[in-house]
Amino acid sequence: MNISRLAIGLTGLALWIGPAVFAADGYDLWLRYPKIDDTARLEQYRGAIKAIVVEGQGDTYTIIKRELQRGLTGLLDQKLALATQVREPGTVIIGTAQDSRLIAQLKLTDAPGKLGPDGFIIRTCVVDDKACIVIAANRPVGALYGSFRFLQLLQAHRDISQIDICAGPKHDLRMLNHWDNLNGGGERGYAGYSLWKWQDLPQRLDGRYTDYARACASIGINGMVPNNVNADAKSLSTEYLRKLAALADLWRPYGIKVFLAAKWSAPKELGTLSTADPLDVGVIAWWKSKTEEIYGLIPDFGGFLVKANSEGQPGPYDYGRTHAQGANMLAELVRPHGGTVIWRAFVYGKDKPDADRIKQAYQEFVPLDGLFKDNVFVQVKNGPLDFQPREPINPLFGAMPKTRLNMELQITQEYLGHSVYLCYLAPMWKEVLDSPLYLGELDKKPGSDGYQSIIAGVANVGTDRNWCGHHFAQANWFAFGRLAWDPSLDSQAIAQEWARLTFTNDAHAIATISEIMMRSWQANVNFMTPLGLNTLCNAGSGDEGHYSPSPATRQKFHHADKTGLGYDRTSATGSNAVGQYPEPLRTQFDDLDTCPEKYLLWFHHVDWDHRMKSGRTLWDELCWSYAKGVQEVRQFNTLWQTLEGKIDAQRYRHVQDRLKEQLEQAVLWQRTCVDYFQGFSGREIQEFDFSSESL
Ligand code: BDP
Repeated sequence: MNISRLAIGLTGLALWIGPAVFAADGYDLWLRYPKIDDTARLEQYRGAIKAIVVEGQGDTYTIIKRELQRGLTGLLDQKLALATQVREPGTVIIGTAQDSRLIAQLKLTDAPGKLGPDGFIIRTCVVDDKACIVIAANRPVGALYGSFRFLQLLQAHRDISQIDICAGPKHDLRMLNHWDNLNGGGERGYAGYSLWKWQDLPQRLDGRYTDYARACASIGINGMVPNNVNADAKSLSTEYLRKLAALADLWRPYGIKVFLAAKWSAPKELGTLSTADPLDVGVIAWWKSKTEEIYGLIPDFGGFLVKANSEGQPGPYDYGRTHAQGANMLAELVRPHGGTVIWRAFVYGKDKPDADRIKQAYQEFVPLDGLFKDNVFVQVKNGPLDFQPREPINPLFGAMPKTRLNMELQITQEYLGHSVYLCYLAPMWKEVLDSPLYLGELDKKPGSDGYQSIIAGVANVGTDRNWCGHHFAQANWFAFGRLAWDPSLDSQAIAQEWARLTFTNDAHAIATISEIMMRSWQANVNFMTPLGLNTLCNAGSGDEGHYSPSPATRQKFHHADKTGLGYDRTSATGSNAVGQYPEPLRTQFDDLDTCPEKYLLWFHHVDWDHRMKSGRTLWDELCWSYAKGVQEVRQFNTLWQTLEGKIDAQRYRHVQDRLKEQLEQAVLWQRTCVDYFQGFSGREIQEFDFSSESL
């Protein structure tokens, strides 16, 4: 058959099936605007939204108009008038008091200080005797965020009859860190290649750059680092800065600021210097002129992100200088431009002060508290090791009261099944975001850069058509944005909202999708690294690195022996990593009886016959956890099958295939780990019957 005829036939079929179930490849993410399929809602919306008025001028307002027209035309399935004044009830007015006469005259008030520079109000108001909806903000970008939010309410079929939302972000800078290499590869990317086509820049701008910015702005992301923290000095060359400037120009109207990961040895590699000592006048002069060059090209450049003296990267320690001396040298240079230096605390490597690697960051950084300039942030991973499936909170949070610390989360699933496993990460992030240790960080004094708080997520996007490899990995990008804006949000509410925007408003489908999502992380923890275990995966940096089970090569992390399992980090007999936590956590973790079992083997070496809360021995509990993890993934497969026909076939099958693969992997993890640990425990492997458990 003629290919084009076939294509027309398929399109016809999709149209015939109707708007609720149509072919979708995931490219539109949560920005799909299908016609509202709930008739009552559709009528309500059509009555309440008749025209839009955007009085302000400029690129951001052009984007707002475009997005609202696109979204509303799709959702309401009717063309919407762009008006200049309020002629009829149902006018949506968008803008700021400075740019919009209509909004200025409303004199809207918000809870003091709630909006800030990025927040917005969405409110039903009476304007010229007509009921209207107003989307107001202090800056155009806030109006853009409000417009996206408004569309999301409609996508989720929310009641908008008396709408009154006033929302401002909790983190000032909500940024993505792309671990992308200049050659198009990625450090830990599982969704194809890097989105940035450096070879084409600055002349040719790929259409995806704009769609990337739309997606980011729709969830409030306002900063990005395009290059790997294991940086290539070339990113700082004039040639590459021009390329970066083209991206910055494109993204500015979306409110996205660019930063750069800077390689410490750049003055030697790009310049002609023989040293990168931060106190050397030549080195300072080199960075000064580089900084001025950057700000000449990108006036609102955010600043530098630096990974120094970790995993073989160069840094100030090579010259007998501290992290503070390194960070401060750069901070002084970006300060006149309002810039920030984000200095990573993920440090380990040679010259370790302690055999227990997880103690190193605390040991190196806490003595430097109070020494960093006020436009420096120290970027700290959520846990003290390295993005493991589960870690206790990093004890650096709360331990440096005179330094601004910002959390780094990993959105890309380096240790959680790459783009094969369905793993919704919000519940994991919430464990640390809700911790009082972290919450204290959000109340520190703003620095000269104006920021009080930053949060960073290691991005999971690439050239795959659906951006993230796995359709459900999109939920992690979405949830990161939502939690960066408001860390107090509930994971399940985010999951349900994402499911509505991304898949369907069908009640059964939303309940099923969010249920799988909410159980997924713990299921993965159970079949990979239960009870506080970690790093049981294979080593390596290639595509397959950190994916498969390899406990036999990971003795130094799990310390299994004939007597038991786990890393003794107690104060009495172990490495005393517990000593880095404040009370009451220190005592809680230190004591075998009070240590939460989810962290048990992280902090304790435990006898195989130790009695767990369930009444089982440690050995049996370990076997149970692996079996439970497998059982959960089996159930996800069954649950997913109930969605056939409720969501489009293309994404249905994609997820189904991956769930099958995840189940095979789960079984492999279970067999490999249980067999391996049995070699130490010498105990029998129990079988567990989960048949009485309901789905
Ligand atoms: C580890 C990754 C490594 C990164 C490093 C980092 O395996 O590729 O470079 O983190 O955060 O998780 O710098």
